[in-house]
Amino acid sequence: MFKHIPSYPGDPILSLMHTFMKDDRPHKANLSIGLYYDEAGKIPVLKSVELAQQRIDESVPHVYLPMEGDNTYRRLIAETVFGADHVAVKEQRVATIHTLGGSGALKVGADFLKTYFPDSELWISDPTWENHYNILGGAGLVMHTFPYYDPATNGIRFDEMMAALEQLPARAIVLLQPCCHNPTGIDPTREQWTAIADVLLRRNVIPFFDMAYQGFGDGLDEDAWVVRHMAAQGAAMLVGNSFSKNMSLYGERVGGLSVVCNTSAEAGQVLGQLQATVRKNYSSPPLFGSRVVSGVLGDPELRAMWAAEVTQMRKRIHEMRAALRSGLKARLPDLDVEYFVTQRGMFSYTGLGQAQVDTLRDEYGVYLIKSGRMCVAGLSHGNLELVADSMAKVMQP
Ligand code: PLP
Ligand code: TYF
Repeated sequence: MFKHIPSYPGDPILSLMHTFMKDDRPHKANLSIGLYYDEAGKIPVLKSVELAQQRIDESVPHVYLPMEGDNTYRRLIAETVFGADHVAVKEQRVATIHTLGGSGALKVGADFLKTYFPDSELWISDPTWENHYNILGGAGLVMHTFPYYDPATNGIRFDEMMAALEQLPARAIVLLQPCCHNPTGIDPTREQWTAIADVLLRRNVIPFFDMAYQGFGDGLDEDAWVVRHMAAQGAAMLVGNSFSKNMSLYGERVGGLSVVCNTSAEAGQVLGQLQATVRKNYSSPPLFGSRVVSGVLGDPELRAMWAAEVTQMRKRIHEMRAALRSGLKARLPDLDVEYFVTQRGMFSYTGLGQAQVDTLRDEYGVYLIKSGRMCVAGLSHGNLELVADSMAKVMQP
């Protein structure tokens, strides 16, 4: 029956992670997958999260959540993404549901758009997270790219990007990452975001923000700036968010999808169709993670503790970026490596080619993904010398 089923080659990022784990060299560095590691090289359990978990009443039955998720969790998502005082939240124009991480938000959002905007096609940055193609394309959306990364300057091809956005037909869907762009680490400046927001509004397109790293760029509020700005301007748009990274709750599948509407009546209609989309996919979201997240965000003391922990993680990433820049500068004074500190979030496009990435892995045990993307959140003082030494060797002109 199933003979014709081809074998699955696996996800390249996850496969590389397995290769790393099997690598028995004593000195190695995993800078491939997008996970935040602490200074000890461990995936942290945040103190705020641990405390919230301890406070969960374990005698409460494990009933199904409604299709859209728990009400408190949904309200806390909207407050985290938009801010509690945001005009769109106050006017009840935002329909928010619990999704299975940021990935689930992409899937539910894409299914919703495919159903109600069947003629709309999607534009996405070149390059982008590879799984965007699987999830969004898999939901049947026709995908196009707009120019984004410029290898010559290690910056954004801003004029070309704007020119492409200027050509979009009304109701086109534009996927944007509000902060910590995966895979490049390059975000538009606030001035550039303002210009991008203007053209998106003018073209009457549908922005779909994918915010997987809120808090890892410049701050929890700062990173959501463009989302809040556009929602305040009355844009109709989608926002996916994730607590996988900023609460280190990867496996609990805690995320959200918020659809910002023009009126509260529209938001009610949209919420109903989001429920229907969830029903068709998996019926209802998982309970445990949302109880933990609500425990953190719903308690002022734990919320403040969490914000401080996010600040700590962000600062550690910045410190490691600076340390790598200095380490490379000391070894190769003529090379311009400033981009390590101007890029934001967990990732950095290093500009290294396939052969250099292969050498780093095979000869030095330093793992990047094949595009040359480095997960800087995998750097620590323990592996910095190894990484700087080996990178300097492969980057030598
Ligand atoms: N969007 C982007 C840009 C990501 O990098 C990721 C995770 O790596 C996701 C979405 C998915 O997040 P989650 O793990 O919460 O599903
Ligand atoms: O490293 C990245 O870009 C992500 C990490 O189910 C990841 O792909 C891996 C597996 C997964 C979700 C995210």
